[in-house]
Amino acid sequence: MQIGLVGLQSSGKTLLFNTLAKIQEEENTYRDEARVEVVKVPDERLNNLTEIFNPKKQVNATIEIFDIPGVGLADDGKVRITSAFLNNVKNNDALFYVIRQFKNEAVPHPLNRIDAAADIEFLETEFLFSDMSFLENRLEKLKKDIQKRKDDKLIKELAVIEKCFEHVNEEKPLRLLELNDSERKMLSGYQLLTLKPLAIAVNLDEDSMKNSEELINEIKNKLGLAGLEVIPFSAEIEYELSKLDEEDQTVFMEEYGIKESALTKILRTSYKVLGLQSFFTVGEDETRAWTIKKNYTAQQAAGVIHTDFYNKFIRAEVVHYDDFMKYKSFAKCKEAGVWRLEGKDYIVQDGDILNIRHS
Ligand SMILES: Nc1nc2c(ncn2[C@@H]2O[C@H](COP(=O)(O)OP(=O)(O)OP(=O)(O)O)[C@@H](O)[C@H]2O)c(=O)[nH]1
Ligand SMILES: [Mg+2]
Repeated sequence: MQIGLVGLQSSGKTLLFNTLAKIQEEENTYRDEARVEVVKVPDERLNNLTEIFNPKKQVNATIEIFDIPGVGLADDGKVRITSAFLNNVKNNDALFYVIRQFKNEAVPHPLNRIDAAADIEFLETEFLFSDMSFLENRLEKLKKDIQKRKDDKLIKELAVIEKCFEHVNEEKPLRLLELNDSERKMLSGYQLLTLKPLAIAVNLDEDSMKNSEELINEIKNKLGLAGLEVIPFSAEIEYELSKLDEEDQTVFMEEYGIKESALTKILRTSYKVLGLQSFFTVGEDETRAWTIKKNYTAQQAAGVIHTDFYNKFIRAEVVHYDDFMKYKSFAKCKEAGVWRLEGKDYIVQDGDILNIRHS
């Protein structure tokens, strides 16, 4: 699963990316190329399990982060979306807009403004246009093809594309359009930009962090983003934080009124918008978090560990993390009746600890 950091130039994407990926760059040397890094998803629950089982290693779930060079001035002095940029954006399972709201005289904004709402709108409009023009072309092509050959599959697709086209023509992103599974499947190959799951991180001035909630609500109300995750953060603060040890981090965060590191919040939100969740396996060798989609069955989850576990699945031993933490041993969980044996169709819950029995 890959998340793309998307925005205008100098919004703090690379600073955030480097902090997420724990890349220490030399001061003020920023590379401008697209980069992907695998990043650990922090999970307090997994840390607690490791403390109890004391295994040889802990393996966190991971997610891929893609740092995309931002939209900037073209040779003609205008801010323009390029096809290279769009291709980079298409190449993700979900998007994280990184939007500038920090002032910094030394770092010019390509449109000479500090206005997060306007920048979000800029990106949304460009992506809407991109989808619109794609859908229009596809529509014409389908109509032509159907004239030549009445194909059921094409006729079905035409209906879906028409539905999408009407929707974006009303300037609404496709993520707000209700689509059933088969419609989604039909569209899945097209990499429509406004259909991708989206969250937004607004990069604030350090001294704006204290009233960040107000600022974010203002932006949300202005743009009607009620259903979207919009996270306030400061790329500078996160970068400084990442250089400190744990104790100093706590002091530093209190100073700025930060309850949770934005990095953690951003990674957890990525998980959420992608419809992902974790289950755990524990033992002497390792404690591990595994990533699955919501509504995965026990057998599907077993298949994520190993294809053999899928094919030879018998049953899953299940205790939920919350129950486990009350008793702290499987034997006590059994006595208390919270340890269960589940069949292949059991729907795995976020935080389940599983042990797969297989032949
Ligand atoms: N004051 C301040 N400066 C920041 C902040 N975030 C980033 N900057 C500075 O802005 C400049 C650009 O940041 P980058 O992270 O390279 O921006 P980017 O979004 O990757 O830009 P492109 O790759 O060109 O699209 C750097 O000099 C950063 O130090 C912030 O929160 N506060
Ligand atoms: Mg960059």
